[in-house]
Amino acid sequence: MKVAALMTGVGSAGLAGSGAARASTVLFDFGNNDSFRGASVVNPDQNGNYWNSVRTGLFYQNLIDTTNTPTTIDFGFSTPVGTDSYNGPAGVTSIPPTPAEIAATDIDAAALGILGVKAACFDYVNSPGGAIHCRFEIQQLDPAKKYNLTFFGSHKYSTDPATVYSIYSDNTYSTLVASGSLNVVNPDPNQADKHNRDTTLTLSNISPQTSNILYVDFIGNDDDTGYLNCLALSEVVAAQGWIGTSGDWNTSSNWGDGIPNAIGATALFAKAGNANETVTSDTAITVGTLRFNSLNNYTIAGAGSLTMQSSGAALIDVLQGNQKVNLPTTFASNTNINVAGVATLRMSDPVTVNSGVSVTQAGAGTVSYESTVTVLSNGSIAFGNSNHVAGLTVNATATATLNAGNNKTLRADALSVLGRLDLKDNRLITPVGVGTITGSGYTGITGLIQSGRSTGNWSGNGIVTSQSSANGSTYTTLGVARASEVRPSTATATAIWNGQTITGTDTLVMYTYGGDATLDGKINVDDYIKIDSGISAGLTGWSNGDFNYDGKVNIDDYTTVIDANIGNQGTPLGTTSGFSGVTAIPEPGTALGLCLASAVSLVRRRRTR
Ligand SMILES: [Ca+2]
Ligand SMILES: [Ca+2]
Ligand SMILES: [Ca+2]
Ligand SMILES: [Ca+2]
Repeated sequence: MKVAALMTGVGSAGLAGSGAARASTVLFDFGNNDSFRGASVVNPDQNGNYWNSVRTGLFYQNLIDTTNTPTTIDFGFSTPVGTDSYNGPAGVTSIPPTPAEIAATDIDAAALGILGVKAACFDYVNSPGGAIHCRFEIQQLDPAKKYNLTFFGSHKYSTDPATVYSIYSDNTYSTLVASGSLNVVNPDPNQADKHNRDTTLTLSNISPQTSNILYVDFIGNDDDTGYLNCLALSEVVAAQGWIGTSGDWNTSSNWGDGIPNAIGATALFAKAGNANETVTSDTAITVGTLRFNSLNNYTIAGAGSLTMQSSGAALIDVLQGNQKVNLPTTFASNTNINVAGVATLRMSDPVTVNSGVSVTQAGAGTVSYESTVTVLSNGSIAFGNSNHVAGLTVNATATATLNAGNNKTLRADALSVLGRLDLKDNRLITPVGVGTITGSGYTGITGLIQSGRSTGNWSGNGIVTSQSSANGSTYTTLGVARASEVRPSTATATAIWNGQTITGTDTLVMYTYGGDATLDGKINVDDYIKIDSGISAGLTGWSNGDFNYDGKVNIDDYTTVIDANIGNQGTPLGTTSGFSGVTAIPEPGTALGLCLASAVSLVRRRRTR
């Protein structure tokens, strides 16, 4: 064995490192094109990885990781060291080694894994013998991380059958941190070529020591020569987020990186799998980000509660799976709820939006509020899809909005609106009464629309639409009816409206053309029958013809609303899908209405003159 070079190499570390210490894995090939009988790995290797092929006598800065991305990591020897390839896994080699010699490197590439690359394995550095250790430093590591070091040493005729690799705490090499031994000679005496061809040694979970450095030492196990052919330095990636199966949120062993329970904390559910798991908390928990990125379906349940709170904005991010929050939830910071198109989120317990807090929704997926939703003063919530809530309470100065588009329905089994409920171009179904007239003021749902519509600009409190074509115009507006008034068959039975099963006592609200008394999205003879009947019987309410919500059915409702719109109306409103997976069912009676059109038209002219 020839020792070609004895040099030292550690210089003063260049501390102006670039980039973050983000290397996932850094590969060291001891022996490069400039070293004695060495050769560099041609990057990338057959596995697509990039190497740092190094020689002795130099201090290397900003080593690349396997993806060819520079890191902050620096490297250099601090003792004399030899370099060669003779009688390594390639056997006899030349100066410089020939391609055929490198190709003759005898290793079990699969067994060596990421290190199983011939140009990295065939050459080596070695301690010089005579009880002299070889030492090097790997500098500028991330003190917040731990690392695994995987060593490959191999030689055919080593006097010491094994090499001992050790990590020390500092450059005095007095305090051992970790150590291990690797047979560099094949221990099987029947092996003809007695070199290690398939075994590595890994020292695991090593934290950087003094000055964020790993102090590495190797020597033969009998204090003679030790060998090191190549080395992998890998960041240990701590498991993040929920790692338990069903279990308690507040048990630390269920989380890879600690229990998330603080303002701004992140709770991550990103475990592989396709199971149903229930995570319980019987106490109040607070997070800033709740992220599901798993095909596991999680239910967050228990006797406790969840608060979404962050110094900035909070986030519920559902990237995969069908996820369920079954804890009473308070939004204490502005929060966006993002649900990807392949995912769903159910908020199955009461939700409170705190004063001044805004809750918005993004993504093509569905958020289903299944319990009560309460919006406190100056707070707001936007529903991005149809919902059926047990109750909606919109306090004074608060706002709830059903985002425009897709003919949505908000179904509220209980409803209290002191602030504003903006239906945009959608619908509302509620058992809260349609209301009656007292003087010129309506009670019930009609009263909420009357107050919300204000002078026609929808600036009041109550139930409103902020659609531009309804602002200051009666071309479009919100219509309202007791279900039995517009679907007479529902008085004692059920019917379908926008895909929803309704009963006669339900109150229906719909964004539609001014004059659409029957809430079918269009103006035709049916609507004239309603207003004609309404005016002759002295009735009130939208479905009887009070299209301008002034408390009476009179000529104004003809001239400024239904007559003005019947010739100008566009395609029927509200005919696209409502609740997902349900298509609207066309109503009967249209053909009959068309037959009666001329007769009704006569009635109308008589009454309007
Ligand atoms: Ca090498
Ligand atoms: Ca090499
Ligand atoms: Ca109609
Ligand atoms: Ca009127």
